[in-house]
Amino acid sequence: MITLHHLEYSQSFRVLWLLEELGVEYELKKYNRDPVSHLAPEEYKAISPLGTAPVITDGELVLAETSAIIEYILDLHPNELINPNASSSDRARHLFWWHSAQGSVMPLMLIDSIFRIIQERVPSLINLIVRPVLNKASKGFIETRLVKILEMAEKDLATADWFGGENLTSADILLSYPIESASMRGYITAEYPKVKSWLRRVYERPAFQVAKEKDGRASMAFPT
Ligand SMILES: N[C@@H](CCC(=O)N[C@@H](CS)C(=O)NCC(=O)O)C(=O)O
Repeated sequence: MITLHHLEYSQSFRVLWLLEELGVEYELKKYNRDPVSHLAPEEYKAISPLGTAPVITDGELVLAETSAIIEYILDLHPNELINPNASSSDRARHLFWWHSAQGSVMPLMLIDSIFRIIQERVPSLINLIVRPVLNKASKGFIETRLVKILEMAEKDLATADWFGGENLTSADILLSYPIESASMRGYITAEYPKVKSWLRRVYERPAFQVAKEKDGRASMAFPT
């Protein structure tokens, strides 16, 4: 049986949600973040080959990287709705959004996080110089790319409810983390009503709610 080593409030939430959607048996081991650094604790880093969350174990196997874990779980528990196969008309759409989650949206949110952390940590005098530089870089790079992705999301979500097409797929599960982050940072404005409705549908999924409960974030408000 798979054991998910779950670091609270982290990308391993997506694996937790997938396991709940599939309704398969798994063991959950929860770890709190270090209260000062907010990073994974030493006992977690000792298990994870990259020192990052998520990580799963299955017998002797130790596997890190969200997308590898998701593919591994879907190989063990095939599900044509969550993972449309090559004969499905939704396959290409599913693949596009699946890869854009890890290849485009997550990196943009990571750069955004780094820019925010720098501004929080440098002394205010230095921030007078740093902030305008980072804001310009953010507008020119992060926003330009994010807008393109969100515009495409609006078009696709106008034709079917999920990024994966007719059904919620692992593309939706992968995108949930960076899109929720983008929403909390104010990037999902009123110009993107379909993306907002998609996020609401995600929150309404019973499996998502169970995963939130297990993660400990069940009381968190819907991101605006
Ligand atoms: N590309 C990796 C990224 C993993 C990652 O950065 N995870 C964060 C959690 S959101 C983490 O482990 N942070 C704690 C730390 O670095 O100590 C994946 O998708 O698994």
